[in-house]
Amino acid sequence: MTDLTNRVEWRTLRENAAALETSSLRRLFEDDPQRFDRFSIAAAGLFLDYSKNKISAETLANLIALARATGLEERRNAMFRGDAINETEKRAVLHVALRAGGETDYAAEGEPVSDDVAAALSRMKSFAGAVHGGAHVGRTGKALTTVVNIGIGGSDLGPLMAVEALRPFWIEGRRAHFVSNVDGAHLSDTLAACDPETTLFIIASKTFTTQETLTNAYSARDWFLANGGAEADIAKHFVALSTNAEGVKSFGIDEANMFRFWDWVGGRYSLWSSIGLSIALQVGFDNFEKLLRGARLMDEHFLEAPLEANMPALLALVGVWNRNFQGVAAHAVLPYDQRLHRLPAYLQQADMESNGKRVALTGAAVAHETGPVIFGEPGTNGQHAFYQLLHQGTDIISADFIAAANGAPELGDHHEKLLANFLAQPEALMRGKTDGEVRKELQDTGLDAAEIDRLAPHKVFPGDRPTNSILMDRLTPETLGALIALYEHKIFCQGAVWGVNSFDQWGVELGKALAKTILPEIARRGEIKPAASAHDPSTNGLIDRINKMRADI
Ligand code: G6Q
Repeated sequence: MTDLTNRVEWRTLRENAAALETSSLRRLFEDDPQRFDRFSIAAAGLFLDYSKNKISAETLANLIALARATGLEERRNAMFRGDAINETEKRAVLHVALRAGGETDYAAEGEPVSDDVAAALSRMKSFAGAVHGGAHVGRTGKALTTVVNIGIGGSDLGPLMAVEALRPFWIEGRRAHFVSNVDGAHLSDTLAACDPETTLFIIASKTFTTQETLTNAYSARDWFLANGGAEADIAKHFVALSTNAEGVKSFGIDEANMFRFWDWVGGRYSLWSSIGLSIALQVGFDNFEKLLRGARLMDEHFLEAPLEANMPALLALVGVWNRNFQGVAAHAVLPYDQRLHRLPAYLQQADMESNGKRVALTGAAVAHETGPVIFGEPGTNGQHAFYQLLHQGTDIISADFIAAANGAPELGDHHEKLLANFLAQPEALMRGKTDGEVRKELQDTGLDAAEIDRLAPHKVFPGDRPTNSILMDRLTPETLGALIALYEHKIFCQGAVWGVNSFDQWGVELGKALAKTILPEIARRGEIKPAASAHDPSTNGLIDRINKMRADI
């Protein structure tokens, strides 16, 4: 495999970057009145404006050439075909099959999967119907109105984000909680608000071996049994979402209460599978299907549109440009939508776990930067917190601004104000404010020359900060589905260009293994432990200090 940075397309892009260095986004807009039309695209109910990135038509053509040269289209087709493109785990990557709606038949490494998907969805549908309709009730005959989803990482972040996003679609009287952290405070605080007679626990774990999830699941079961439940009632109050039937059985959940999925569904790509049961229970199965449909529209677009008019590919390629040719190491996700407040956390996992890699598929170290740091908060809150650094910090940070043109509810003029901010920030980041503009403003306030000299440098905004704006009519299950799929495919495209495996996550293993070694060295409260000696002096010292604090009760 050719080193990416030695490719002719890469070298041309470097030249493009050098040529654009003396220009500015302001200038690019002045020079080309068509820039907005040229660098924007609509698909699957979403609109993307990427014109506020420092690219020219030539750059974009070269980025597309790079994508073609690195085999992005072939890799995309291989993913949809069900090839084992997750090479280090020897697995197909077929989350697209979960939302095909029976319209396309998929096969994972040649094995048809669509019937299994349809059967799993139909089980979810009848279970949600039974819980909603009262055919499946709790041990005392009361309706199960509260759901506690116990899972972590991919078995938590997606459903939690989607349930929060779809609040206007919640079924009245129903409430879903999510417990992920092994910190007992998370489970205890959640259970404090739950009635054991009306609570359904969903144990969501692909592997059913995850320490945090099993610990929380056992404690939830203890709580249930300590609060009037009997072993025989567990079937009414506990279900499992997993690929591991044995693990589920040994926990004590009957196979009849297990909702399956498959190893070709990656954890962080699994909200479309049985892992989405909490979403279906909270917003109804119809709305869950609409979420799948929205994602399917984006899948079809991604598969069929040429790269020149392909929203996920274009979003990915401007990201590659910013990361590799503009020195951007961090990317902010800024939804101007309170209900999308968990989207940054969700995308942190989706992106950083997928593309935070330092070796290529070949095993060789890459010679270029890969995934950026992802962070974010909803607008307008972030504006009053970290935007200072976006506008005037020493690092250039790119950002996605996301908003719906129509809010729910439209309360007074809140939504107009939200939208005004959604538009103002990218404009400010792009335009900046020159020294001349600042001085003129200060003169107009009547300040003397010395004071203007003193203040002006602090009030200058360099501008030229790259942003994308993603707009939708309103946030619905369909547009949410399309938005998530847009990001999934963006991440896929970047991984394909960078030549990394976006579907494994070996980087999470080392710390997990060390935690297992350290666990027996942590004192129970009041226990006296011998001095730790198995680790480096820092870790030993910290263990001793913790153990001393736990002994002194
Ligand atoms: C996601 C990761 C990871 C995983 C969690 C939970 O892609 O693999 O976040 O989802 O570690 O794993 P289980 O679902 O197996 O408990």
